[in-house]
Amino acid sequence: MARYTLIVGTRSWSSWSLRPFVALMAVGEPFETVDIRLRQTDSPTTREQILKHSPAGKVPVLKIEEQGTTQTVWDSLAICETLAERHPQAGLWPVEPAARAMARSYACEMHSGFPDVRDQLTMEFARKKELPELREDTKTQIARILSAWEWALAAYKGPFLFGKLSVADCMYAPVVSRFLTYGVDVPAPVRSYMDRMMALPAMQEWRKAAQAEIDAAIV
Ligand SMILES: N[C@@H](CCC(=O)N[C@@H](CS)C(=O)NCC(=O)O)C(=O)O
Repeated sequence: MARYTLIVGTRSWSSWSLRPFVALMAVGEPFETVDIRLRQTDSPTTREQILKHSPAGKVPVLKIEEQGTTQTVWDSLAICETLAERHPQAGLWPVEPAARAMARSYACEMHSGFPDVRDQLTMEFARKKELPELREDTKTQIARILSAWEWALAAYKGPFLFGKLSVADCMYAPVVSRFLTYGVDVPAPVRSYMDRMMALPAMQEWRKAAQAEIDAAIV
């Protein structure tokens, strides 16, 4: 059996790290987590620490140890894809091809988009914050996310975007947290979806770790 190690950044802030964490928890295989504190400028800096695990110098990173070899996978979407491929029984992509193509579109739209949402609503996983004065682009991006969620929830009948939890939900998990942190106004079906996401064991565990960072005053 493979041994998995997921290298993640500061839980409160590392939205990219949260995505494969949700996917790995959904797979159900045991794994270890290595936490690297972001924004460390004293030696060893964050970058120096990450470079010990991945040449890309970014978290998340997944290490897969099996049959005497270690494979390194970086980038949140690449990790989710790898897990989906290695564990088809986890159903991380919908079985039906049209639904799978749509779920992939959702995941990739999130991965490469919404820069203003990321910039103005930074992830603070276990905190509540005041909604800042939103730029027009941010409002447009929030509206797009909400309409995409509403459409998928209606089309695939929940409980998650494409029925069963998929990579699309993993990719949007940080946005769920951001909308809750800043109290973004959302329609009722979306709010229920967000509550279901937050109730996932992965999100609960991440919240505990993020709260521990606040309690230790490291964020
Ligand atoms: N596209 C990458 C982005 C990863 C990324 O930007 N990670 C940030 C933390 S959330 C990072 O490692 N920053 C390095 C640093 O702060 O030095 C992914 O999806 O994994």
